[in-house]
Amino acid sequence: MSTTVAEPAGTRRVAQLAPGWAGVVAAAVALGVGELAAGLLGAGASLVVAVGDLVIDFAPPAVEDAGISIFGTNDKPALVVGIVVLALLFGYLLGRAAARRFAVAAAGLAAFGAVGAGAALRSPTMDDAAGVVVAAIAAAAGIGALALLLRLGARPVADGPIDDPTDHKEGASRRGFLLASGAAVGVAALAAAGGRYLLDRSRRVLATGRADVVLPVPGEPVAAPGPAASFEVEGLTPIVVPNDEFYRIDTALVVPRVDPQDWQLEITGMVDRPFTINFRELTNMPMEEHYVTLTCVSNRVGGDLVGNARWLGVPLADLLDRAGVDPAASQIVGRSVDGFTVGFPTEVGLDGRIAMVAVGMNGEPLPFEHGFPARLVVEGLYGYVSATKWLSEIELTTLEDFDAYWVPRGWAKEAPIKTQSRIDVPGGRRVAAGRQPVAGVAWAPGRGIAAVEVRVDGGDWNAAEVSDPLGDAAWVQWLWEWDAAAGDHVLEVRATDGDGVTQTAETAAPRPDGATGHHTVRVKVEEV
Ligand SMILES: Nc1nc2c(c(=O)[nH]1)N[C@H]1C(S)=C(S)[C@@H](COP(=O)(O)O)O[C@H]1N2
Ligand SMILES: [Mo]
Repeated sequence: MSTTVAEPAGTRRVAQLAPGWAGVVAAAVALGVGELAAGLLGAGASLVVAVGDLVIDFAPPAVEDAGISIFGTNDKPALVVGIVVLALLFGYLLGRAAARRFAVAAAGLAAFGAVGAGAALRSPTMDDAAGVVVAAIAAAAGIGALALLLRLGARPVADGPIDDPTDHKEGASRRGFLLASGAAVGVAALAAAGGRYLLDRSRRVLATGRADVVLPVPGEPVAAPGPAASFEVEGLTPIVVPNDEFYRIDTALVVPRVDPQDWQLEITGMVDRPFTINFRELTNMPMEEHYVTLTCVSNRVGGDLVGNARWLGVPLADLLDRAGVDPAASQIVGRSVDGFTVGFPTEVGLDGRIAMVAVGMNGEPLPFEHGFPARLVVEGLYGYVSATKWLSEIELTTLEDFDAYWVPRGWAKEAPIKTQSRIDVPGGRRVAAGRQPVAGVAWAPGRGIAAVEVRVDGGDWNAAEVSDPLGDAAWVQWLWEWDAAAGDHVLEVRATDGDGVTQTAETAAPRPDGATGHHTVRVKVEEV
């Protein structure tokens, strides 16, 4: 006797899919309840984010690069979505397994929780104890939801004969199952939303902490850029990039929000007098202010991972003097609250170039995205070897004893910024024939820019006008008036630094120590 004979064709399929679906719903409940628990316990971050941090940390460089090139600056949201989707798929498999042996699925969900707990312990943003509790609660909620849903009718039809084929039990239980799983999805979504709200609220409280910061005054404030410091050309990048337009690069899935009241900077390692300094003490030290151009080693020729800002901070040398650096310490390591590290030769940090623990950016406390409450800024070094955001420790060690974050991932141990220039205008592919401004920026932090030249279609180089520099550490703008004739043309730019060295035309990829080559753009000049 078979019960399936009497049933509509679709029923069997529903019954077969049900355990997998129950698993998906259970995974959703685990994730949602996990968010809520994280919010209620003030865990600082969600489990999904903690797992994301773990993925970023362990991803092989090729995967990390692929992620960035496929998703661009959206690589972080994409990672979170990916983790959620994977968790739901995993739930599906567990649901199928549960139909045969519930213990297997329960163990799977417990393992799921264990991964979450491990990620929480490693996560820079998640509180350890709260994170483990959150993971346990999430796993328990998932197991409970799965058990409940399976009891409500997710058992496959083949589980056992039904005594009376005309009985409506099967249908009723299916309805019960659908209702229960719908309700569970609703609960999961509400819990997730509630958790997100609570986590965001705690971050908003910290935003107030930043808003309350009163920046100290530098000994010698830098002058505001005069009229000759920039050109008025539409589409040209501003000489000082506003904070909210400044490029952002970091491994942080969620931007750390550090409470300045709790923040401390430790100066440790090979020093005579290690010490710890809090935010008030740091900002009471003599301050200096400089324009410094920061750029990312990943910036391609013509790319926009570069910006210039006015930084306010304490000279690194002053902090190191106070600690007394061991002459054998050949490397300065900057460590972040999120575990990220940079490292550069001690002599570079002390050779007189601008090197500071910055607290201000363009007259404001550092934005959270750019390292509040304090970060390193070192003139002439790519960000990944120098510019630790959310700085928590400066450790003196040797070059042999420690490799910073990106070094084992295939990037150079030492990375001075290469001279580069970029064409911003014309930005579009088409321009009208006649006089056209060609303009952009050029940088060689530490050396300054002596000249910028432009040529059309590989012809003779033409000297561009260069803006009055805001110092050797800052980029300049350049401008050249082009008498554009109709047709297709290629514009090309090159810069010469303050040492008289002209930027190489030879192309090199960003890895391992920065891209080289001339920026070129193609334009179609149209008769009007
Ligand atoms: N804590 C932390 N600091 C960091 C990074 C990071 O991933 N984490 N990335 C570095 C890199 S690669 C660059 S290019 C600069 C970018 O600084 P910005 O985001 O303020 O432009 O920050 C540096 N400081
Ligand atoms: Mo970078």
